[in-house]
Amino acid sequence: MANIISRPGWHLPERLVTPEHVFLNRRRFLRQMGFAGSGLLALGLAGCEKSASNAAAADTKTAVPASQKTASSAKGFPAPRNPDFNPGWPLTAENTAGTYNNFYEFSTSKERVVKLVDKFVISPWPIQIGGLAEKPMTIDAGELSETFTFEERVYRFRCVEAWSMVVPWTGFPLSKLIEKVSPKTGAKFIKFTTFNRPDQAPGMARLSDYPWPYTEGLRMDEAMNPLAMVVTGIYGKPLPKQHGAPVRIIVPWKYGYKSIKSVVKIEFVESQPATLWETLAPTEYPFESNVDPKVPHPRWSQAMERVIDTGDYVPTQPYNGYGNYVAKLYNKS
Ligand SMILES: Nc1nc2c(c(=O)[nH]1)N[C@H]1C(S)=C(S)[C@@H](COP(=O)(O)O)O[C@H]1N2
Ligand SMILES: [Mo]
Repeated sequence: MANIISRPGWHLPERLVTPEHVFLNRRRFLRQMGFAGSGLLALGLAGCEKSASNAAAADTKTAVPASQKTASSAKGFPAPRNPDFNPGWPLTAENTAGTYNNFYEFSTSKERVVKLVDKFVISPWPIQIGGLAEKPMTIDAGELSETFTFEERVYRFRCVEAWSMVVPWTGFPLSKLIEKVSPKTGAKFIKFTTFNRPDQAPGMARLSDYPWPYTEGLRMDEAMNPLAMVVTGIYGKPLPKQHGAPVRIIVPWKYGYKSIKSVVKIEFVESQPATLWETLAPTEYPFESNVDPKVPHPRWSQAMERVIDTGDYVPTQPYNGYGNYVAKLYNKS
């Protein structure tokens, strides 16, 4: 905790971090107007401070909406906490994490997501696991606790927009699922796909030119790292819809968009899969996307981050503090 600094004046405030959709919309607009690539683009972005009030509003505590409530008697819950995984930082308040969500299938407003998930049907939820695998299978999210042993881990979580949180996830190592289906030797990458239901998720129709469904991926050695988790719960309960119910991936050493929500398909593939964010803006959201304070996003610094709910500004750590586990994956000469 000693390295927490409160709001240094020199730090780029979060209000200058343009949410991705605003940037992309402007870029499309400017391209149509013939301005793409000109200095006007940068000027326009620096003037966008819309997210300031949003960020401030997110930190005020509000009552827990019905859509955030989940059954507490669900199978596998609460799971025992694994003491090996705890950054030792104060947990983010449950209501703060649960009312400040990036889930573009529903909304580009982090505060509105939780209000738009009521029509989203999360049961039954068959997950297809296949591609280059000896033993492909389909398993319902509700049956995962019968096949895999759930545990709880407290992880740091760092969004590319320079905010972070500390939350207890429930789930199991992704490596356990991978072992179960025996990938073939030709499998070099794992690809994840989110549901595709514009009728249940209003953001999908509004962003009609996005390459839905949301996809993400990892190299196989990244996917096998013990930190990578299949997550079914948060704060000791099944995932509320806004956090990616009923099952998502958590990759804590990478920017948040790699931690794909509401997964319906997992495939083992030979070549690097296209991801939604890399397809939209390849220089801003490249496939690897490890948290790195020294590599600025093209439009803002990644040196510091705002911890949601305390509002503290803290230095961002390489690999989001998980270098002991993962640096070896990237230092092969
Ligand atoms: N399917 C899907 N997964 C997603 C996203 C999304 O829009 N759709 N947003 C990502 C981003 S940018 C972040 S920061 C995290 C947010 O997770 P949380 O709402 O549980 O904090 O989810 C990631 N996974
Ligand atoms: Mo994010």
